[in-house]
Amino acid sequence: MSTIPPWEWVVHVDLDSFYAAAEQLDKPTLRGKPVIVGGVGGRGVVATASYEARRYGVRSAMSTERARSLCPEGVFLPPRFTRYKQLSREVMAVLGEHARNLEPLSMDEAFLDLESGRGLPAAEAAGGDPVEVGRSIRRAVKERTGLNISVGVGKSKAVAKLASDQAKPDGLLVVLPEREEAFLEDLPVERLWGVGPVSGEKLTRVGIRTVGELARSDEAALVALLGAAAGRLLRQLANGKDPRKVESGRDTKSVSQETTFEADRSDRAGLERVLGQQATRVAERLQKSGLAGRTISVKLRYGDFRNLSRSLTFPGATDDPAEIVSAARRLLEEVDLSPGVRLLGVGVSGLGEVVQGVLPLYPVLEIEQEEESQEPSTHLAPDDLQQGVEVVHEVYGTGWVERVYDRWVDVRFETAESGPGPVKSFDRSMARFRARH
Ligand code: TTP
Ligand code: MG
Repeated sequence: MSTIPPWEWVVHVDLDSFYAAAEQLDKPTLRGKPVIVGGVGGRGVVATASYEARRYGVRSAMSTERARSLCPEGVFLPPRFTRYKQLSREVMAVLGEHARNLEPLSMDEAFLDLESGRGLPAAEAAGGDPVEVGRSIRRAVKERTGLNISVGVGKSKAVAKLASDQAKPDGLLVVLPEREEAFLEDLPVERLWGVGPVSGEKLTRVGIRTVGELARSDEAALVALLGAAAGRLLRQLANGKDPRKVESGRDTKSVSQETTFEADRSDRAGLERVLGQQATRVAERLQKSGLAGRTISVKLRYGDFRNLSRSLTFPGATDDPAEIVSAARRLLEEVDLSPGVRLLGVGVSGLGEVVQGVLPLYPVLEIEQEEESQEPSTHLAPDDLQQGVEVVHEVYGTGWVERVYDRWVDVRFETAESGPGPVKSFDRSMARFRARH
């Protein structure tokens, strides 16, 4: 046990290179290799890269094309959201054993209020000591999911989040109050939660590069530069003062608006207009209730009653109609409308306080998609055999599609438990595979 006082701490946890780590977990051959997960098509964007790929300069939100030129030997895979969600649920369950007050920010990231862990066996076993709780979380997540999670601890959300970032990969960092100033001093200002590339650039232009410099800057000048709410909040955060508490349950879960059409529609321009009107109405309702949300979702039901929903999550909350409309449109862009749409809707969730001026400066954090009530397909069609898809073969068991040719697919038979396995080739049109997830 350390000599750090127990209980009154904020803990921030974040999985390391989450989607890529999940792929390396399920595909042992890829462990230790550069893996890039994201859109693999022509205009695709990188969702994340394994730390091996980051050495080549590959980063989230970069075009896949650029990533391929930086890292030609990388393995590029499309995301498997269902699997990531499943892993995320297991991680959140571990966190819930260490604190009752738990605020997930995305699938791979959450704040915990350590004080709220009093009485919970795992937190009590660690004596409420933040180092021991952090170790206990890291151990349990590794044991139960196979993933690495980094942990940051501080007296506030801002410091805890910066600490977990600094602890990466696979680390634990506790920032004691007496060390806070020194810890913040030289951190690049972009690391601060809420400072995106645009505001980062604005700050750099006026000579503010580090959190320490931000802390000492003139508040009026900052407000002029970034707007009142963002300017004041960021200066406070830079001084280690974060008024935000860890907040789990919220009363209103989401605000949404949907329309059912009399006849199925596939006219993209018309549906975009409908979505625009819906998004504007949702924004108005948010503003009326003084709410703002971080997750923007588009929901769609086809004529055959298949449902599909897609969402984008940002690090800050918004109630800005233009932002909500543009996020919703962006989501719709990637949806196939050709089967005919019966219902269309847009919603904003992850509701909380309004921090205007922060969101638009920040890139998208996460894109999720969910397809519900699909036919429980027995066998995968040849077109479903895309790179990275997990398949089950009657004789060889579970594997994943490693390469796709015109006529053939190479499937590597291995799982998280099996260790690296062999490749077998199959004729696409003849192969009989079932889906795993
Ligand atoms: P992050 O936690 O930001 O990134 P990461 O877990 O991949 O890597 P690390 O935390 O070690 O720096 O995001 C979690 C997941 O969200 C990430 O694995 C993929 C997804 N994501 C996107 O889809 N688009 C993005 O722009 C970012 C940043 C993440
Ligand atoms: Mg992460």
